[in-house]
Amino acid sequence: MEPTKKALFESKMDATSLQKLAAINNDQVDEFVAYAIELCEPDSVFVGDDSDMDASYCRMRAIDGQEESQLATNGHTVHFDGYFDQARKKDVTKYLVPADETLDPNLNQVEREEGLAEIEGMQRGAYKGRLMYVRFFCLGATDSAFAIPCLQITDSAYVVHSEELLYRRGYEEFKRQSAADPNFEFFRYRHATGEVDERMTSKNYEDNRVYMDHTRNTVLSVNTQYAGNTVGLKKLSLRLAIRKADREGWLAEHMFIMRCNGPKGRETYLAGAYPSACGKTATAMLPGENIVGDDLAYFKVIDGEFRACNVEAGIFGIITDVNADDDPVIWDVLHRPGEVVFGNLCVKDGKPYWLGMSEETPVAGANYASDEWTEGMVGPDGNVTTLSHKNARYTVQMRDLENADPDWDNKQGLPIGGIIYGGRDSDTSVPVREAYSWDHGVCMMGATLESETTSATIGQEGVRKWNVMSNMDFLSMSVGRYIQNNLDFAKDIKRPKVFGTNYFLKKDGKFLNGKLDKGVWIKWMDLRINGEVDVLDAGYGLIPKYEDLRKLFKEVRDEDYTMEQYVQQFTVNLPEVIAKIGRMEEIYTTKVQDTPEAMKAEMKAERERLEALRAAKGDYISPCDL
Ligand code: SPV
Ligand code: MN
Repeated sequence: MEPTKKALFESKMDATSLQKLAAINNDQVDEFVAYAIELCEPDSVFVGDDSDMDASYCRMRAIDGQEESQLATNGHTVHFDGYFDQARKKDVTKYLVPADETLDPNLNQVEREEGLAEIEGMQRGAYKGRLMYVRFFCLGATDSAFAIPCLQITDSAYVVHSEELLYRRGYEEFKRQSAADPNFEFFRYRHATGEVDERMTSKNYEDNRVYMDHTRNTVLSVNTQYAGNTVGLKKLSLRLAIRKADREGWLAEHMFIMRCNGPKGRETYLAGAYPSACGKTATAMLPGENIVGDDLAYFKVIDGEFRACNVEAGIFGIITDVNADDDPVIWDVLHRPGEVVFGNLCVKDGKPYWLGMSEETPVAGANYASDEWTEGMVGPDGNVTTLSHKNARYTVQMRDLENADPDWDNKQGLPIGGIIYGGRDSDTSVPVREAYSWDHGVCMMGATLESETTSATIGQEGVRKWNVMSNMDFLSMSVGRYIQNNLDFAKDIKRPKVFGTNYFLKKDGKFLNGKLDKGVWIKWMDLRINGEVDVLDAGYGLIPKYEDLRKLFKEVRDEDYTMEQYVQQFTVNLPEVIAKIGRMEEIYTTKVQDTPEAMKAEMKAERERLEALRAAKGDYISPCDL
């Protein structure tokens, strides 16, 4: 090691930290650590390895430093983010683009030197009086084809504690990869909390920045604590991973992975992309099935098979509406001793409370808005505050979930039988349909994914938001290129079947499906993947036959599914379905500059099929008339 770096490290680290860093023995790592020390000027530096002791140390620091408070149940803590820091902030999330490079104009971006100067200016001296954490984690299973080592630097013990719960430990992975190749690729993150207020929350939220230096696999963030902006391995890494996948010919997706348990012990793995409020976690957590992961998946071809790995090792889930009846597994984890970090809900007498928990809740307590919150209190933005924030969260580990698939950490990944794109609309798509082909599914289910706003979201109700593969917020290249990568992936092997779901069809203002009907659609997918049931052609995909659903509703839900229900749910709503194609044609000719030819062809073919169907049979076609 260069003498100047050695001296710098010796001035900030104790012997144990020095030894841990030295054992990684990598110039790239040393360089990133040294730069952070010089820029952010911490009082001291802690380097962690894969030991339980280092994990406990960071957890304890989060509590001692009041970033988290202990709750009555053993192992449970609560963390609050600032009032204005309750979610990812898209307007301040930008790519740093070198002067000689161009990035898709639809992506939020800033010239690299200019952006670096701005964020480094904000991070300069930001660790003064604080401890700097240097922690190593791994995206995907360690020592596997999926593994991406990650180096997190932060002054927040909450951030590294969250990563401890959500990801695999990666110190040994760094040692292994560094020994094999000193120039090995890893992702790196430097986060600075910035000035804090009396609640230990980032004070200068208006100077919150999240800047992606994709040319160096680095993400920098400042003046924020919300995990989506600070926990490097979550959404910051997804943007870097999409580019790495593009370079290397695999896919990084915003998807859950689950195991559907079919007849006679058959196991079928499914992956699903759903925009928020479209039923993603509820599907991954269906009773009787097993969860592998609820947010991020990497797809690779391994030994000629389409396989997926859960990028994470835990869940950062929305707690709103989690209740004992609908979510028994999560409810149980959130109520028994064990490590849980709650975020941005309400605490009273050491107990956590949240919106939609279906229990009596207090009218005063400490919450995301104030240490002395009372019902009806008006927040600093003039809005009436609620018991908990709508985006309040819980962080738990996979290993604490009783429905976790025992194979969730498989180094070879898991074979994927089906991919689901889950949208939300009240009047257009049938609850479940199967694509004619991979291309049809990628284009007409994934690339056309839409989610309708509800009265619970800010703004107008019923507005349809386009969200390509539910990955729109994280695309680090043009939409067309990303879709083309999906079209090209695994083209020489058997690919999964593709399905589209919509759990939210309504008639006269009422939902046409029960909350757990999704369990039936999942079982039907398993039967289709295994070639055990036939289908009807609805012109925009293949739909179930009545007798198969009647049987499944009896088996899965113990319900008598009537012909009337079937007809209501599976009628082909041609005016609405064709109107959706119109919206997509508009988007893919105006907003997207590089629409793949296959996408254009799929949209054209679907329009022609549906217009022919309309000419022959009218606007609304009962499945019995197909
Ligand atoms: C999401 O919003 O998709 C999440 C939470 O999974 S966040 O960390 O904000 O990305
Ligand atoms: Mn997500």
